[in-house]
Amino acid sequence: MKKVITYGTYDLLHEGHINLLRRAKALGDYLIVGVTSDSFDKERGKLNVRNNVLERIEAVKKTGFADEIIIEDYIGQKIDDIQKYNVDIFAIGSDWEGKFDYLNEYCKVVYLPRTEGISSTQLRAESQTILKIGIVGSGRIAPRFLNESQYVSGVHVVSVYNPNVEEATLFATKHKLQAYTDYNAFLKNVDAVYVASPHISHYDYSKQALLAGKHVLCEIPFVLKKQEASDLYEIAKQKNLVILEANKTAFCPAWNHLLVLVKSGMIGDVVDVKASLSKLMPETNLREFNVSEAGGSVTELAPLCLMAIIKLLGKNYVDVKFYSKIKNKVDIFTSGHLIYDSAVASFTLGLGVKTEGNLVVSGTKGYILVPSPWWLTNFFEVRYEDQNKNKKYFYSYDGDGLRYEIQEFASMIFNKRISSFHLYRNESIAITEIIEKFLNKEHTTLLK
Ligand code: C2G
Repeated sequence: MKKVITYGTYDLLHEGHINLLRRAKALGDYLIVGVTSDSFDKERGKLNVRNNVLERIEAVKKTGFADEIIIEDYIGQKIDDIQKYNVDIFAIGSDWEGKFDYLNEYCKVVYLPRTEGISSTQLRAESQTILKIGIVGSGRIAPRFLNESQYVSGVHVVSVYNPNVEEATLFATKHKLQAYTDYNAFLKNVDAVYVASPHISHYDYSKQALLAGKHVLCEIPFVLKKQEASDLYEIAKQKNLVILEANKTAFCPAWNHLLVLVKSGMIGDVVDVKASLSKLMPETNLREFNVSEAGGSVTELAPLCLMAIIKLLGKNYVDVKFYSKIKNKVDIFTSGHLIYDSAVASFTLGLGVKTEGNLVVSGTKGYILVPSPWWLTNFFEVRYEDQNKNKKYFYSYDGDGLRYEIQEFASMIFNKRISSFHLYRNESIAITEIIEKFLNKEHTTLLK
């Protein structure tokens, strides 16, 4: 039996892919198709893939040419696969001419004619109505968002809203955007908004945007009350709109790989998660230190740590406790503890205290260490009692990392998907619930 293998992303599966698969199948008796994983595509610079890996596998399956479908997840896998599956022929489109000659050492390499005049890139461009985004608030994160959005195709930031006319104009002029001080007028001219205004205004701005039929990407802390989070998700669901909490680490390729490794049992059962985050700031008149603007370590820093804990241990904690140091009515330090039936988790947050910002996930077989700054996950190590088994994982973390959440936001809108596995709606609600408990001073002990 002659075995053939071919690889691809197969995004928006088209005639070119079908021809390629037909020709590849005709080369032998058994065709194995390697479909690239979402993280592998991101790693090799394909950031704009529309269909997720499951949708792409389904599309390849439907062609009827594949006898077996595998997932391609790392550089060098082709050599492994060829040997593992005893492959006779490696086939790929002629756009790769010469690039895979090195595989001749393991099997025959065939470059098949590429179908001219059609490509996923072209289909993406044609089908793409540009998503016009308006930024709500022109504070510190707004320019970073603007910069990162340039790496996501189909997304165009067109305007900025700020009730303060000077600030709105200054930002708009600098970045060549349209400035608005009237929120309704601002909403009329966008498809989606990025809410980057002060914490206490997130709910109102997000709600008004949804009611006006606009998709919402909302900065952290998403909102400050569980009921508000539930309301927003409910409105969005009823109106078939996307609302996504911009909890940036949740969308990073390395973080997602870490989760998959943990879920597949690589460190056994997780019994302890420790996440820390501190940002020592000069105490000025910044909103971080202003109680009337919901300042403090928890509102400022907890969402990322809580995301990690909830993604790893779930939302069914049985108890939560906070220990805080307060200055001018704002927590400059909080140590939080979540108790689960079979595990515990803790997070250390500081705006007036400095600590090591790492993440440690301890399990019955080993542990994972993500060194500081863990929320920009680009490296982690899986460690065991027997150090020879330790494994290091490296990733690129491009730019500010905001591009991954923008990419997911755009992909949800383009694919009409209102939920994201990176951060499910009920996980986001659970994060808000914990923050609300703290703000209500429930389960909280004050340190002198
Ligand atoms: N293809 C084609 N004609 C087109 C477009 C694509 O024959 N008009 C072929 C490509 O040459 C490739 C396959 O269809 O053999 C899948 O193409 P993509 O989905 O673009 O995947 P690609 O990025 O080429 O991945 O490990 C992944 C592989 O290296 C190739």
